[in-house]
Formats: sequence, C-alpha cells, structure tokens
Amino acid sequence: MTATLYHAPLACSLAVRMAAAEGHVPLDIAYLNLRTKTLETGGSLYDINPLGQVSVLRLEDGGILTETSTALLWIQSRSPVAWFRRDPFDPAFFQLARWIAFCATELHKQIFRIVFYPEASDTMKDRIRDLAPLRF
Ligand SMILES: N[C@@H](CCC(=O)N[C@@H](CS)C(=O)NCC(=O)O)C(=O)O
Repeated sequence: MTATLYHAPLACSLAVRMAAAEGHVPLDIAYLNLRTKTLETGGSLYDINPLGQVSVLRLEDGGILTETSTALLWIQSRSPVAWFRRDPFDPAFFQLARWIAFCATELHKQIFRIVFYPEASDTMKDRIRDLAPLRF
C-alpha cells in the first residue's frame, strides 16, 4: 500500500509532494480545500488532523503523521535514491534536520504565515518584511 499525502495546492504540503517527486517516493495525493477543510473525495480534514492543517501523511500501516518537517524526514528515509537519503548516524542527517527545522520555525511560521495571510494587519506585515532579510 502507498502512503497518502493530504494536500492543498500551494500550501506547505507542496514541499512534501516535491520532496517525494525528487526522491522518487510514490505517494497517493488526497486533494482538499484548506479554507473549507473538505476533502475532494468527501469528508473533513478535521477527521484526519484535528488541527485542520496540512501536511498530513497517512502511512502504509494506516498511521497518521502530521507536521511538514516530520513528513519531509519520513520521505527522505523512504527514498530509493542514495544521494537523497541520510543515515541518522551520519552528521549530514542533523544538518538536514536543522535546515528543515529552520524552514518550519523561522521562515514558515514567522514570515510566510503572516505576510501571506489576509487576517494580518498591514503594520504587522511591514514589521515582518523588515525582519525577513535577517532570516534570508
Ligand atoms: N506545524 C504545522 C503547520 C502547518 C500549517 O500551518 N499549514 C497551513 C498550510 S501552509 C495550514 O494548514 N493552514 C490552515 C490552518 O491553519 O487552518 C506544520 O509544520 O506542518
């Protein structure tokens, strides 16, 4: 059985989809509408992830894995492409984990979460835009 990625176009689950493509990891894609939390095939995202967020992977054994950072690490661990995989005992694994954590916490949540969200005020967006160069 193939793992399933619950995916909303242009949301952060795209990173998991891209990693799977690059690492040649087969995935079924379950499309959903992030605004309404409805799955294309019917049903609610809340029934899969009570937070109502992507990324979510349903693994081959039926287990659910949330958090994009963790999903990315799972994908690389399953890749048949030697250069794409990192052994957890290889120091390079921790460099990979570091960059994934950086993207999740410093870029995704601190910058993109605010700049691209309609509910944030212009003052807040300007403040974040000022901080962004330091992160990049
Ligand atoms: N901690 C989660 C956050 C994921 C997240 O913020 N996903 C956004 C899309 S990029 C989402 O689902 N937003 C809908 C919502 O929060 O209701 C992760 O890193 O995967």
